[in-house]
Amino acid sequence: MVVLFIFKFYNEMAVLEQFTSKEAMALEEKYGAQNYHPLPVVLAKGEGVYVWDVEGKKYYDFLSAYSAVNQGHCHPHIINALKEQAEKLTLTSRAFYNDMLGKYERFVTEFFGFDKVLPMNTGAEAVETAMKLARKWGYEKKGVHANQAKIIVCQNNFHGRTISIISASNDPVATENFGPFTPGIHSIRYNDINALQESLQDKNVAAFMVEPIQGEAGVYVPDEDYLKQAHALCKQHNVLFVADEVQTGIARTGKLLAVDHSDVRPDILILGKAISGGVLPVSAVLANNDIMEVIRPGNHGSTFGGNPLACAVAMAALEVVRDEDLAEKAGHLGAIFRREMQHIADKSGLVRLVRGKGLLNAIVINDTEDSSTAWDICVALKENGLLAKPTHGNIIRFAPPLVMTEDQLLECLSIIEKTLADFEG
Ligand code: IF1
Repeated sequence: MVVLFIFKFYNEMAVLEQFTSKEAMALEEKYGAQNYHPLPVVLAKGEGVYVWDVEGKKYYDFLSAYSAVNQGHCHPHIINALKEQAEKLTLTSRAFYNDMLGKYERFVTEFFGFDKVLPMNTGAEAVETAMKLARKWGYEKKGVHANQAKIIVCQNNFHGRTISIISASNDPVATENFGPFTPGIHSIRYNDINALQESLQDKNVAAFMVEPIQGEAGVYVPDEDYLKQAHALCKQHNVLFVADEVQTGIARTGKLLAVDHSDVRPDILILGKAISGGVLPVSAVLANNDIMEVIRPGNHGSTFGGNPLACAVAMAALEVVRDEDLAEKAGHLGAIFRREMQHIADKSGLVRLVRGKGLLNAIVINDTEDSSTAWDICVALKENGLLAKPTHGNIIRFAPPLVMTEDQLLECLSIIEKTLADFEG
């Protein structure tokens, strides 16, 4: 009894303990697997475009949790939906129906214009789902030879972390010593329409899976007509065009979907991240009936996929995107950002290139890939009240929440300008 009491007391203390940033970082270092190398800032609160560290210092968030928090941190409309639903019903499993799933399925399919949705949780799960769906469609609808289905992917892709997904990766850090890998995945050059044409000669190809803009590769935007031509080639060869819009989707690039810039309708659409506004892990695979109908009871699933809490949150998160015109906003603010950033770049020897679409942008730093310059700039930006993260050595990604005002954006640009100037001087 006494032992139990002490144990309970000790546990409650642990929850109430207040840590300094230094202490919090030390805890992660000691007790957490070291699969990340975060910027040295410990966040404790978020609201809209801002986050605060445990010492109370305020920052502009220029990562948005890798574009999951497009709607801004703790958006009241989404958090209200979360609270209301959390008090009613959170999880039933798919062994039973629940009163939210059908409502959500109708909402999300109408929102994106597909017949059907398959709900999952993380982006990687949705990518896996799309790969399984494409293979099954290949065997049952296209007539691909048994166990010979191929999925074409692009070099320098990022689709997630599972074994099958990293089987599509050519990043040594992500793949080394994780083999053996899943067969049936063939990688071609991104933004190379001839390479795609050649790969589609193989009758066993079921799908071409592509990011409309390569995020992890450093916000690499393909040529204007690439996606349109790729889609046409897929159609011509009876190959599914699968768009991974986990990062680019849901208003980030200035349209609801990044493929909308190219007027392309994917056969399979993969969504994650911002579909919940960063509140819960929610992902989705969308397709029309002729494709989705190959999935029958028992073929695929997930304990949490389509849970009532996720359904309520996702509907609210998409309502925010629609009601606050976030796609239009991202397009407008993004144009200002690139224009002003280009002015800064022209004056600075540090920035080689500015690129992106909507509010998914990056600058390429004028230094070698293995230099620490981009990292050091991000640390300096943090000191000046703006959080961004380098990707692939010398590239810095800039992706603030889409609910930003023009004045806030201009303030952020002046923080970036000042930081770069300090850095050079
Ligand atoms: C991490 C990048 C972003 C994705 C696309 C699927 C997934 C992702 C296009 C998987 C995830 C993340 C995960 C994050 C880093 C990150 C990322 F830097 F790697 F490229 F966003 F910019 N498809 N992207 O971008 O989704 O399973 O993670 O929900 O820490 O690994 P997930």
